[in-house]
This record gives sequence, C-alpha cells and structure tokens, in this order.
Amino acid sequence: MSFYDHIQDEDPEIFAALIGEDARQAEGLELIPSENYVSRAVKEAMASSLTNKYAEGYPGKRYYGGQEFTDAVETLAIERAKKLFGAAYANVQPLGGANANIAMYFALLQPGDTVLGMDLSHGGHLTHGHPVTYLTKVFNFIRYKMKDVETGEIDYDDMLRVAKEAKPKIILAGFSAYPRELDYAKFVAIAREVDAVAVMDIAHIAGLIAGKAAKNPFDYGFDIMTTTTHKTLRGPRGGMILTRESEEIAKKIDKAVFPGFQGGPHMHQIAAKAISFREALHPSFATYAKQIILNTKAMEGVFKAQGARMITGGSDNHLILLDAWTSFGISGGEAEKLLDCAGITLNKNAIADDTRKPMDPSGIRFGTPAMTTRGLREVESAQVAEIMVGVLTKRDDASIEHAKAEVKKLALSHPIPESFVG
Ligand code: DSN
Repeated sequence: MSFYDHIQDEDPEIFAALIGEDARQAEGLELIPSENYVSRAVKEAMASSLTNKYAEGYPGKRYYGGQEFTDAVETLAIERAKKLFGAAYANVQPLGGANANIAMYFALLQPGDTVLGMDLSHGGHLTHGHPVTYLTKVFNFIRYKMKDVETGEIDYDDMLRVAKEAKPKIILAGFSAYPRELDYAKFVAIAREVDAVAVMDIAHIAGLIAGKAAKNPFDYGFDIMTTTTHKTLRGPRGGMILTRESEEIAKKIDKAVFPGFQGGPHMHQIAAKAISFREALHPSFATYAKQIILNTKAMEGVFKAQGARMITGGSDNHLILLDAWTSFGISGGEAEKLLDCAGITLNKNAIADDTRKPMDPSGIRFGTPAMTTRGLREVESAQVAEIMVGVLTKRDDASIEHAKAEVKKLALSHPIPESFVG
C-alpha cells in the first residue's frame, strides 16, 4: 500500500504531481535554507482526521464541542514548545511565520506605531515591513543595516541613535538571509533604553536554537520570539509565537491570533508540530543541529578557496549568501537555473544594497538543513560545493550533465529518512 493509494484511484492528475514531487525530492539535493524533510510521523499527523475538526479557542476554552482530543494535542504542543525554547508561554496556532508576525504586531502596537527592523536587502524579511506588504499601511517601519557587508557587523550605534529618535515600540531582530549570529545583548539593551519590546524572529534558526547549536535570544532578555516550524526545526509548515515571561503579553498574543486574525486552528498541523517538537527534544536533534553548521562551514571553505564573494565573508549558521555576479559573472537568476538543471535547488536572492532587480538579483542563497537531514556530512557537503563551482564556472551542457549524475548519486546514497528518533 502506498502513501497515496486512494489518491491514485480517485485523482490521477494530483497523484502524478505528488509522485513527481517525491521523485524530485528524492533524486535532487535541496539547498533552499528554509526547507527541510519531515518525518513520516509528522506526515501522518498532517494526513490525520484532525483536519476535520473545528476548535476555535484554546484548550479548555473552545467555542465548539468534541474537544477532548484536540485539547490534549494542543496542550502537548504548547508544553513541548515551552520546554524546547525555555518560554513561559507558547501560541502554536499561527498557520505560518507571516501570520505569527502579523499577530505579534497587532498584539503589541496601535496603528501608526513604529517598528525598527532589519532592512530586507541586508537580510531581513518581507513581514519585517517591506513596502509591498499591507503592514506598512498600518505601522511605520524603519530600518537598521549592516555597518560592514564584508563582516556582517550590524551598526548598533546607529540603531541606538535611530531608536532614540524614532521611539519604536518594537525592536525586531531576525532575518531570512543573514549568515551570522546577532549580538542579542545589544538589541535588548537598545530596546530597554527606548522602552520597546524586544522581538526576535527565529524562523530560520529555530532548529539551531532548539538543538543548542546557536544562542537562545531568551537567555539575553528578548521578550518574544516568533518562528516558523518547518525550517531548521524540521516540523510541519506552520508558525508559533513564544513569550519569555510576561503573561500580559502572552494574553495579548493569544487574542491577536484568535479571534484577531485566524479562525479555527489547523489541529492536524498542531499535532504535527507537537510530534516535531518531541523529535527536537530528542538528544539526536542536538547532533543534527551542530552538523548543519559543520556542513555549512565545509561549503564555505570551498567557496573561500575559489575566491568567491560571500556576503559577510562566510557563515556561522545554516546558510550562505553568495554574490554570483561578482564571483562567477552571472546573475543569481542564471545561477539558480543552471544549478536547478543539475538537480541542486536553491534560490536567487538580493545581496546587500543590490544594484540588480529583485527578480534577477546578484546573489544566490543556499544552506544545509535539508541535506544534513539526509545524513550528508562535511566531506559530502564540500563535494556539493565543488559540484556547484563546476557548474557555475563551466556552464556548458556536458558539465551540467556530469553534475546532475553526481548529484543523483549523492542523493540516492543518502535517502530521505522516515524517522529521527528510532
Ligand atoms: N520564504 C522564507 C524563506 O525562504 O526564507 C521566508 O519566509
């Protein structure tokens, strides 16, 4: 019996697409740093009958009957999340990271209030106040940047100056394309000085924090962490908001998530989150998290040896942002396409103060969370980087075909695991 036997019988078109995607994931190498592979247990929860159930409200306080099992599931998810991140409160209902951030803003701000967040082109995220989002119609977003793009150092003096001037209600740390650790103590000191709430969007590095391979912002006094659950944390697609200690803030967040922005929570997704949090509490997850960084370092070494330009000079986490334009004379878009042909999936990405357009920027962003899940270690990670260099420098059909065969060999000899806790 296959995972899709009923789909195969009832809907051959969708079946064909699902089988195609499974093969693509099995035979290629996933280097998009925000992607990963979930366990079979997480997949089973996502396909469970909890998808049938409405459960507006929170455990013990629902608007519909029949909640004895949903309450158990959500309580487990909350307790495991709190333990994993050292939080006093957790809201596990946000459907994704964007939803989590939106709810967090509305919980803490009044229309017109100011947020100080990282510039998108310096590594921030759309939901940190990019002008294309509707958030900017409601709130005022101002920016901080790196002082030195070659080292990644943030300009904390300027951040303090701007914060004193603009009096933001939120100092927002976090990123989707920044390869270094932040100085959390400085963020918190600035937030305290201007009486702002310190929020860290840990979406990209949640798994590194959970696995203690990266610092935990709560240890430095951050008030709130928002996150997705599906990146380094290796859970189902979804979001979450964690509060370090303030019950008052946690209550506002609960209200903003439901009924503020969402209706019935996706209970099948919450069950899958609970399972993935249990997996992340297992000692093997710490080994996984550390290996992600070792693998990134192995890739960094190859690109350094090539004299390639990496934004911030390299990486301390799970991702690398490479200036393809300066390093290989091709745009990020061209690099993405070439590597896609070789079975390596990554994404084109703007680099700091990019002079090229967002749809074809100068950079590519890639990382190791998914390939580390497959069991690739430093030697194979360096090999993947060598294959990338070969494709990006030679760019002819024969090199791409050769790379594709190498990638397939590596992928098939490292199958996607079904279980992480034995
Ligand atoms: N799309 C995610 C990423 O790739 O980083 C962020 O939302």
